[in-house]
Amino acid sequence: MEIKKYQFQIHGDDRGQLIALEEMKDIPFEIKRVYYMYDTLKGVRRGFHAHKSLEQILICIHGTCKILLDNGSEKVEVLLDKPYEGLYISNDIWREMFDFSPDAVLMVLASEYYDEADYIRNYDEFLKYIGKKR
Ligand code: T46
Repeated sequence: MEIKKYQFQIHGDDRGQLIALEEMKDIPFEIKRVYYMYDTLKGVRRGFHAHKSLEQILICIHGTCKILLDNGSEKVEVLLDKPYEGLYISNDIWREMFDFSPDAVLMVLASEYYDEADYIRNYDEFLKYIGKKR
């Protein structure tokens, strides 16, 4: 599976670091929604779904966490530990987020507004949807 990570430009100076993200430039889609998770409890694993059409970029802007990506044939774990790095997740990919450090802030830039109908929350349905059998 191809893992697409974006390295964002850091506008650093003697005051510290700054990152600016613009849609269709740094981010390969129009950003319709931003959400973030923090204070994730130890041992929590979340996600467990795929999206029919949503594209997203995940950035762990503080702390660290891991992402499992599963295309139905292959599973890959990706570590997010840099505030200047974004992980692209296309539609049709099962994702799980885990191993959050206590200080982790995982920010997500999304190509669409929130729509529960876009979620596939059952793994067997996911495999069926993408034309794979378990
Ligand atoms: C994804 C991964 C990476 C909203 O009301 N609006 C929103 O935009 C979002 C994302 C969630 N919610 C509500 C729906 C649930 O009642 O917040 C609650 C938690 O959402 P969920 O259980 O879907 O969270 P995760 O961490 O399992 O998944 C989230 C995104 O939902 C999902 O699109 O790809 O992060």
